[in-house]
Amino acid sequence: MARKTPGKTTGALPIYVLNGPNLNLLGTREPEVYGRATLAEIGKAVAERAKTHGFSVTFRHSNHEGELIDWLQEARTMASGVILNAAGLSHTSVSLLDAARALDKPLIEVHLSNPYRREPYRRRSYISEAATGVICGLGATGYLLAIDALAGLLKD
Ligand code: CA2
Repeated sequence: MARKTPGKTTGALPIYVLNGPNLNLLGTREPEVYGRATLAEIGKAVAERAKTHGFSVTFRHSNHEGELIDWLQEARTMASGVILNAAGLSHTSVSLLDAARALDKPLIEVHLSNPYRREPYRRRSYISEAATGVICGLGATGYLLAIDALAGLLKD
C-alpha cells in the first residue's frame, strides 16, 4: 500500500495564522505601507496555499494581547505550527514572547512592511527571539511564503 507523505495526512493539525492589533484595518488605510489586500482576502489566499501542501488553516485576528497569548497556548496542542503577525505588539510584548517560547513548534513571524525601513522603535521585535524564521517587507506574499516554509519544516 502506498504511504502518505508526512504532512499530507488528512489528520494533520491545522496551521494557526494569528494576526494582532489593527490588522483588521488592512485595505482601508495606508495601502502604500501595508498593501491593498484585506485581512479576509489574505486569509483566503493563505488557506488555498496551505491546501496545496495538505494543511488546513485556522486564521484569526485579535486586537487583544491576552487573546493572542491564549491562542499561542492553545496552539501547543492544537496546531502543527504557527504564523504570527503580532503587529505593534511585536515591538513591546514580553508576554507574547514568553508564550511564543513555550510553543515548542515551528513559528514563522511575518510582517507586511519592512520594519527596518521605518521608525527605529519598529526595529526590535521580541517575537523574533522565539521565531524559527522571519519574513518581512513582502506584503501579503509574505504570508504565502511563510506557509511554504512551515510546510517544508513540518515535512522534514
Ligand atoms: O508590517 C506589519 O505587518 C506590521 O506588523 C504592522 C503593524 C506595525 O505596528 C508593525 O510595526 C509592522 C501595524 C498594523 C496596523 O495595520 C494597519 C493597517 C491599515 C491601516 C492602519 C493600520
